[in-house]
Amino acid sequence: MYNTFLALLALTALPLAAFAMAPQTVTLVVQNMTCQVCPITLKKSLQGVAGVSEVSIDFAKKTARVTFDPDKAKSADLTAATRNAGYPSAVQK
Ligand SMILES: [Cu+2]
Repeated sequence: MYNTFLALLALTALPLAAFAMAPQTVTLVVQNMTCQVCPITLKKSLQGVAGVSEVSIDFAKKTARVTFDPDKAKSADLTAATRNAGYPSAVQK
């Protein structure tokens, strides 16, 4: 049992060590998403941030899941982009 745990730990920890520039994913809680067009506008604003590779919007939950290169973008760049598009957001804890 313990050995299995160690093997799993090695499997999950190695990729992180090997790729120092691993993409980071954050979930943003977004305000002002009131209609079906909002997620499209919001998605475009996030895709416009350098380093962002993946954006997925959950209209029902009012969240945006964003994957980005932490060397090129910071979560503050993401929230700034959504704010500029009219959707203030904050990183979900
Ligand atoms: Cu809208």
